[in-house]
Amino acid sequence: MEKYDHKYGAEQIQVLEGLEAVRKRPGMYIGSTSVRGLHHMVYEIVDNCVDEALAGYCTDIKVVIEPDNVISVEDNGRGIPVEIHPKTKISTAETVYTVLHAGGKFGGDSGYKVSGGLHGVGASVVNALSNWTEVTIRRDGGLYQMYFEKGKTVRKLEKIGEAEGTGTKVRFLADDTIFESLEYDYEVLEKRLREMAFLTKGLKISIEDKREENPRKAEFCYEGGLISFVEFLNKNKEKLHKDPIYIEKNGEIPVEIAIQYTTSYSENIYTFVNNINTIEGGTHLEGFKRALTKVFNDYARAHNILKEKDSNLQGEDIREGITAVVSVKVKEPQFEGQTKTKLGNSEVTGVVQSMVNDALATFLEENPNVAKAILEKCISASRAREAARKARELVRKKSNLETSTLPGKLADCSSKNPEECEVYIVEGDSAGGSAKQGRDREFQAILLLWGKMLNVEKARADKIYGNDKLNPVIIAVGGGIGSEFDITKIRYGKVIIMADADVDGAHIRTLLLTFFFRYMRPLIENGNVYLAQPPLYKLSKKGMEDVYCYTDEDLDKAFADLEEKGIARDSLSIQRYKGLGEMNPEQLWETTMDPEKRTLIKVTMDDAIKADEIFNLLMGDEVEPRREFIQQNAKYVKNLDI
Ligand code: 1YM
Repeated sequence: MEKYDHKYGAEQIQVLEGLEAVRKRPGMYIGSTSVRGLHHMVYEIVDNCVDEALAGYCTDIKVVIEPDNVISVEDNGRGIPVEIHPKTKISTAETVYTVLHAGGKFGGDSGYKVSGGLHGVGASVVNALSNWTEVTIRRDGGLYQMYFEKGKTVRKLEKIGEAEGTGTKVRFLADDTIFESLEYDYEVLEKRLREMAFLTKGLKISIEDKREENPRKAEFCYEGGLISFVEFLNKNKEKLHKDPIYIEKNGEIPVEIAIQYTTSYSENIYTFVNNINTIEGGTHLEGFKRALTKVFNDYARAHNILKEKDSNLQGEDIREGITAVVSVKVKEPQFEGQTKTKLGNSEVTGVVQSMVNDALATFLEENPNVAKAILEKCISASRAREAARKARELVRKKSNLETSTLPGKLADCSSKNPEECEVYIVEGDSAGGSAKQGRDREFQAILLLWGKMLNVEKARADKIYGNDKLNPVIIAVGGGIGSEFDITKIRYGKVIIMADADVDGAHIRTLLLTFFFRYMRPLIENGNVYLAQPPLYKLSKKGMEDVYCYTDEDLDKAFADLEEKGIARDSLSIQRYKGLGEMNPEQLWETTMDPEKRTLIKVTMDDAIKADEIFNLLMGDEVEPRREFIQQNAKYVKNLDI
């Protein structure tokens, strides 16, 4: 064995070429070289542990972010096999870490594997894209270790001692010449690991961040699986029934579903295929929705809750207030869609559909009180939908009648090219007045809000269409609303919320964001929503150009900078802006609206679960969660323009 170390056989050359290909086109193998890809490196290794758990051999996974962004993942499974692999003539463990697999499994046989990682396939990719990788295995009473640099074997697998128990530990440092950044986001990893724990009943997963002085850590283990997941998602909501409805069937295509209705008006269905979040849905979601619609309609007819003259409840009526998680395991999943997160396998629709049909129908028969509570809600949703349709038609007629009459509170811009146009949504007459005068009329429109905004979280669609505060926003944006929203029709490429930097401003911002989130979600998803950032302070002195500061840190920095230039702090006059209204049109233009100078914050939406949770929390009656949100909100925004 040892004497062949320096020689490369045909197999080894293929290996090196394989991993070289990974390093040449990392995006093809890990998705991207942004932080997203970086986090995927961790998931690939964790997936191997989860596979081992699914096979029934592993109960415990530990993930540590070590100082310097080294990742350590350890499990208590069987340990990767150490014996020589008949085909590669090197240890199986080294094979797993150096041979790029097309997919499918190899090595020992432990039956059916369905996790996203496809059984060790990702390990060689992680190895290729790491500065170094260290693998330690406990197996057959021995402690084994091997070490790689940029995918190349530096130390082959060797026995370095004795060991009790079995398991695998992998430590790696991602390659900073490949990834844009090596800074892991603790919360991103935590969220994904919690999700993995929900999806694998009874599996214990812990994470610890040792980069900071006070290490953050968390441990997840849910005996309830998806039931716990749904309870977690609903923790701040009022439930229509105490226990989630649970459906599980382990056939050729295993399906697991948990459902719980709440009094909220939104629909939250999360779907997974082989533990991968299928954000774009697909055939499993389709089957679930069809069954839901059919079962509730059938039940309502059979129990005379829907009378002969009544028309059927529609899918959206039945999904109002639902929280559900649908998890399926598919042997050869086909992923489609823009982000490859839409399940394409057509056979899955029927399997999910017939299973939910049977199980849910039985459940409703056995739990008439739950059935009644849900159906009452569905029926009022259906009435609200009908009312909303009428209200919408009214709005449509009105806006047709007065085609050119955009809302009176809108000072439109002259350009009609949405790509260059922007609308500032401003509250208060004085701020609005300054904005109107200060703007560049060519491409900047101003929409004035007044009075108390409607909290859409506490109102149904029918209230929203007729609402005199929201209507101007709907008409100005121009893309419609709800399921009819059409992003290609929007009149402005940038919808900018401009509110004061105080609590009231934060409240308006939140109300508007909630509205966009619930009723114009593509607008956020497409990156059209922005927050303006007005300054907090102005420093001035005769003969010196005014200096604007946007945060308290800015202010400290400005003092220091000016002092360096020989301008003493006490020679400056400091104005603290309490509101936008205090700025004159020129100042507002210069500090907050001039594309050359302003700071805009783009609102992003890559985390629907979190956003839903926050909006729900926030729009409740408690004050403290709201305050927390305003701090949390910073995480969902990215600095733009500057
Ligand atoms: C921290 C990462 O990789 N655990 C892990 C991997 C494997 C096994 C156990 C395992 C699988 C099998 C048999 C089998 C892998 N083995 C292979 C291969 N943790 C981590 N734990 N014995 C052990 O599937 O038959 C690939 S991954 F291919 F060598 F079997």
